[in-house]
Amino acid sequence: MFNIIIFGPPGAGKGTQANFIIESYGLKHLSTGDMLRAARKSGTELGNRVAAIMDSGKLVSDEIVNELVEEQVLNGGDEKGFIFDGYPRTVAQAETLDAILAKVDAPVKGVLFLKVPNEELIVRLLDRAKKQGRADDNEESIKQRVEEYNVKTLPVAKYYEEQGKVVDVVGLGTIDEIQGRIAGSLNKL
Ligand code: B4P
Repeated sequence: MFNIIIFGPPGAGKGTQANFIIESYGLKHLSTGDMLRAARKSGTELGNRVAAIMDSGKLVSDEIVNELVEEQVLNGGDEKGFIFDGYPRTVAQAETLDAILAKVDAPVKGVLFLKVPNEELIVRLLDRAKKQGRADDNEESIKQRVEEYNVKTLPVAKYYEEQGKVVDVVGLGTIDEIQGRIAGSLNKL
């Protein structure tokens, strides 16, 4: 199994680039953000519990997202591999992911770290707010998401750097240019 993490701050282009990786490499997309939004939309008890947390820009509890991911990986069937998008977002989640993948004997192969300056992130997310109307794309929530990222999520990069698995990708430029860089990095893994 070829398991990849796409990592970066909110608005870095993780979801955008994950779509290209799924198509080109036949991996299964596992986006905790999408899974949580789907739970909200279908009005499940879990969805109702996480809605306010997501809208405020805070992270949902490790327990909830770890459970969602474990269920998908262990019941995934015959996948070629997964692209984890928006997960892990804390070191505790990264440790859990390693433990889940140990059960299927298929560790994380590499972490693509999309690097985008803060000013650009804000522009992208406010632009998405206009186009898609996502409840957490407002100035207050974006500030909170960047803060959560800096405090809780950045240490995840260090965790995987210590395992020698992080590949930096410049996340500025057109979507196609970034795809080209990602393809180059993936071919080296
Ligand atoms: P996510 O859905 O993961 O939201 P995100 O960080 O905003 O990333 P996304 O993938 O949507 O954006 P992208 O960078 O592709 O999480 C939402 C919330 O769910 C979290 O705040 C949290 O509450 C909860 N959550 C999810 N996972 C969790 C976890 N593991 N633990 C705890 N809580 C969790 O793109 C952003 C915008 O930029 C798009 O509009 C795109 O079109 C644009 N864009 C992309 N590439 C571009 C480029 N090259 N140039 C210009 N624009 C570009």
